[in-house]
Amino acid sequence: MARLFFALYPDAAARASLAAVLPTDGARGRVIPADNLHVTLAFLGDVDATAADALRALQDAVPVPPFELCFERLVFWERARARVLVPEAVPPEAECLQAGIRRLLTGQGLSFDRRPWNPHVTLERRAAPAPTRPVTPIRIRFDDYVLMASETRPEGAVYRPLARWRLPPGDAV
Ligand code: 2AM
Repeated sequence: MARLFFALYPDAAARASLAAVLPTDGARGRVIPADNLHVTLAFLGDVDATAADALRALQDAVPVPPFELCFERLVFWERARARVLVPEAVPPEAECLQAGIRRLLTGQGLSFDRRPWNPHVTLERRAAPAPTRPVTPIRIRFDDYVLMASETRPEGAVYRPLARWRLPPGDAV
């Protein structure tokens, strides 16, 4: 069994920019390490090895052109007790990608978290309430997406990309 999710996984430079948003003095919860910063596209949870292999083997999983997300606000989510970065606008390509992944999972007979998609990067968990504030916009281009495995280690969750799909170049929109 592996705990799996599909995600947009920024490159190391972009992850460093995201991690730099949270002022260390203002974060009293569990700050997420830069290597783990991601945007969840679909969360599957525990999946058996056969299904995981089938997912890894998918060819050209969802053909959507590359797109950008621009993270502009740091928000406290009360129910999750998390501080998250959210984009002001979500381009249609990003919506198409996550909808396409959900269709694909449904087609494979796999269950996943069906709550409406609310794209975000979690920076801190078990966070204290804090007012929403704008941040210097962080614009990230996504050319691919990944199937990620989450492993629980003594030092915390470690994420490992199991497969990566490139987004095919398309006409500019
Ligand atoms: P997120 O809440 O920041 O998106 C791996 O467990 C990741 O999947 C978590 O970091 C969490 O990140 C995301 N996730 C989305 N839905 C989840 C769920 N129902 N249970 C656990 N994790 C979920």
